[in-house]
Amino acid sequence: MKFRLYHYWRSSSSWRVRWALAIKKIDCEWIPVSLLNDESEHPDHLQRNPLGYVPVLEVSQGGSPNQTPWILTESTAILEFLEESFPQPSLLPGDAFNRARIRQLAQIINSDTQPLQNPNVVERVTSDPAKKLEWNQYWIRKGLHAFETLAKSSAGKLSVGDTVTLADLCLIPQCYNALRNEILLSEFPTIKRIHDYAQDLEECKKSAPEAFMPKK
Ligand SMILES: N[C@@H](CCC(=O)N[C@@H](CS)C(=O)NCC(=O)O)C(=O)O
Repeated sequence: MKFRLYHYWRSSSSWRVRWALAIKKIDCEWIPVSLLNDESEHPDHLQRNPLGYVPVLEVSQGGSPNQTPWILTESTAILEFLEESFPQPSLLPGDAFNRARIRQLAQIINSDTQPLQNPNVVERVTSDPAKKLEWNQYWIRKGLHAFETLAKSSAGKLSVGDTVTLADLCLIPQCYNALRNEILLSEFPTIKRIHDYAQDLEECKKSAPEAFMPKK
């Protein structure tokens, strides 16, 4: 299989997938799609993702060169596809309850937090920068508060136990957004501890926005 990821360096959903690819040591071609100049609304990109979002994973299966590649959108669906195709190291370990706890934490970020600070959502609420900040802070705090409360009973070094799971792949990029929105992680001690630990993990650094920042 050959992989190509359409992504944006600062997109938290893109970071989730870059991090999983790094953990599973999957080679990938990176195709930047800028969210600043409407590249994601270009017809070519809308064909890949009718929502005009990143990330999009393109998977070529080898065999005939004329074979149509698989196109996958939605970062959590992509993560589950990678997990099922390349089970080790596992991002969804343990029994059914443990895996449900991991998915529960991941969805608090993926469904209930990140979508509300998507630039095209916030633009429709207000164009006033101060109001945008207030909106973002409200929803990020609500999401992180819920995550913090639930993670207290599941966390080891990371959100559920001591190894990186889907929950961390969603949480750490969301922390990056929280910091960009002037929220101090010290408000959430368990999250701060997980965040600080993750900063030193090689695959986290390798997939982080700074590693993909466009060169001027
Ligand atoms: N639920 C989607 C969310 C994807 C998403 O919201 N991507 C953002 C960047 S993090 C985006 O492309 N936004 C485009 C825009 O706001 O114009 C996923 O998990 O892949």
